[in-house]
Amino acid sequence: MNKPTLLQMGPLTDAFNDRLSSLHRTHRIWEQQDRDAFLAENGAEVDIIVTSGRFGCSADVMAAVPKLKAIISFGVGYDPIDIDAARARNIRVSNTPDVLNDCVADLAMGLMIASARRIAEGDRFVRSGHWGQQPFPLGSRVSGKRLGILGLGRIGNCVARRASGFDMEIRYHNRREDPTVSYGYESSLIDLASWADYLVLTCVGGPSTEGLVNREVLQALGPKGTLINVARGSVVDQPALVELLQAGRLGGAALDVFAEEPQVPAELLDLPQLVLLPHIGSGTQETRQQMEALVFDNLASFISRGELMTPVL
Ligand code: 8YV
Repeated sequence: MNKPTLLQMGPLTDAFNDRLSSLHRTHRIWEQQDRDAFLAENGAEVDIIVTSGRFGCSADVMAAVPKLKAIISFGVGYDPIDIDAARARNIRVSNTPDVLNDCVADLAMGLMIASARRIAEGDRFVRSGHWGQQPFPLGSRVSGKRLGILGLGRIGNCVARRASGFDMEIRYHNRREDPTVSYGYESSLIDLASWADYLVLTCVGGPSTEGLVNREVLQALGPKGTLINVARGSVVDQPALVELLQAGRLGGAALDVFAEEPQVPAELLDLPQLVLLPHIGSGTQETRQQMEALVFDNLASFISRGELMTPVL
């Protein structure tokens, strides 16, 4: 492809944005006051869209870009990209898998321990001068406990390996049993939740998992159970989660992702034992650099050979 024109759906780091613009003619849609008018005027010249798991790409945007050949996305999750619309038009799509597995799994373990051992709460307790004035509540044990994993894929397996080092008993739920692993399989998510002390979500987002962790699953996890979500907020029935946590019918939650980011329900902010993070699963310098490199590798490979390095479609 000779001198393609790019459309970037949202800002990543300044270094990323500058590098993209210095390599290719790039339109920045987020800098346009009237996106629809901008697309109507310039959409016809765009060959490739660069986006992320946050900004995605809707069918409407694709429709405004008639020559579109590829959507290159930063992030492993591509749920806000309309994959059916892309498939229908034979538009290729890439993501950035694998390079973030370790850091997301590290964070899942960190969230589990932070929640069980009340790390964030303890930090606030010390800073506010309460130490020595009042007792700090006891936490719960992690080592040797039961870990349920929803979505034993690339990231889920990394969590399982780490949890094995904590002598945890591990079971998982996927749509199908994975014959290559020795962890116990639960064909029912409710049964997995009833069994588990900690339920970690590492499944994909999007329509196939929307609301999968519903009220019944959360009730099955129960007052002694803790939900850890490093997947997508859409996987959980968030109003039910809030209600059960408030009522003490779910023991705890440690959440890196929410239904409508960056909005976090006010009720959750009032529950001090919860651990709430601003979607930082892949957010280390090392991993973000590798994700960025993979975006540029996909771009270069598609432009020179018409092939993506890590295709989704
Ligand atoms: C990113 C993520 O922060 O990779 C994913 O699916 O959720 C995160 O790594 C996000 O996609 C970047 O916008």
